[in-house]
Amino acid sequence: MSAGYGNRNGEGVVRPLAPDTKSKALRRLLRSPRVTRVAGANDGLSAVLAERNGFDAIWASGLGISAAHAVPDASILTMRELLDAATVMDAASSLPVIADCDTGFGEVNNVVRMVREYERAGIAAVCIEDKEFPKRNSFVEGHELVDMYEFAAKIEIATSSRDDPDFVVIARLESLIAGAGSEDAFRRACCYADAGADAVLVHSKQQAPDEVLEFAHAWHASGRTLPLVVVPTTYPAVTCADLEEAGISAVIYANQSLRAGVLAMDAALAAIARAGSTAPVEHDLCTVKEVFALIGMDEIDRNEERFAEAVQRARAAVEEEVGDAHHALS
Ligand code: SPV
Ligand code: MG
Repeated sequence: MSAGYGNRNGEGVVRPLAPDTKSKALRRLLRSPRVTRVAGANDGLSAVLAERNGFDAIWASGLGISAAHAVPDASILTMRELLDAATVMDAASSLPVIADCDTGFGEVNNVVRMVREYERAGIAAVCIEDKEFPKRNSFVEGHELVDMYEFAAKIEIATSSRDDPDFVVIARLESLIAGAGSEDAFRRACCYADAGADAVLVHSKQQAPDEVLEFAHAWHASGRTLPLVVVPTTYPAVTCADLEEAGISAVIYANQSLRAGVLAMDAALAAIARAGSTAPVEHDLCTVKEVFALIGMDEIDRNEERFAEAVQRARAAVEEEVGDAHHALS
């Protein structure tokens, strides 16, 4: 978790920011020449696996968290449910968490509360998209974009509502998803950048990266330096090297671990149901010990040993002191 921040209203004790908060770390990653690799997660365990496999940051995926609740990714979950899930991921890993905040949970006052609550929880970044509430996942049909200037104003209010100047606000463009075209995407990106967004996520559902790479080319050619973020769900062949060459700052692998998990769980359960025993799947499963390692079971023993030693020390100290006093008194 990030260090605590000063009181929003300047009242009470204001603690200085720690030198290396997760938001600062994320900001540095986004500005580095290397593409930042972000893994989608939906709970603490998937966050741990992302970190273990060398990713730079975690995407608290709206789709992933919705799937974990077995509800549609369509603005069904509340902000609190998404925030609780992101907080679990943040606690489970030392990586910065970028929270998928859909459309910002409503109007401008909802956005202000969202920034305060996510920042207070130690989340490094929020990402909001320029679609109407309630929104649907980008890979189903039927998207309504909001007015570009109203969304830009939401971004401006979001950035001015943070206490931590490093807390990252990402503006997500859905023009290419909604079929509004690349000109609309470019105009909106400029508008959101001018409103103070810290990065622009340009989403696409094409099977090839062309429109995203063209967007990046036009962005840089216009002299813009604000970091670009992409989500290559539908164009999986694009490599980090391709993205780096195009000057894209971050890539979000939003749902691959979720989909891998669904496939593996479903296959194992089907095989067990068929066989009436778990024997056929045992070789496809990780061991219980491996699960223990991921969730830090060894720490339990270490803490209990430390506790026993501390009890021992406390007893010895008091007995020595009482023994000395007894000697002095007698
Ligand atoms: C999510 O992970 O919830 C996203 C990314 O918004 S995507 O599903 O690819 O649109
Ligand atoms: Mg989402």
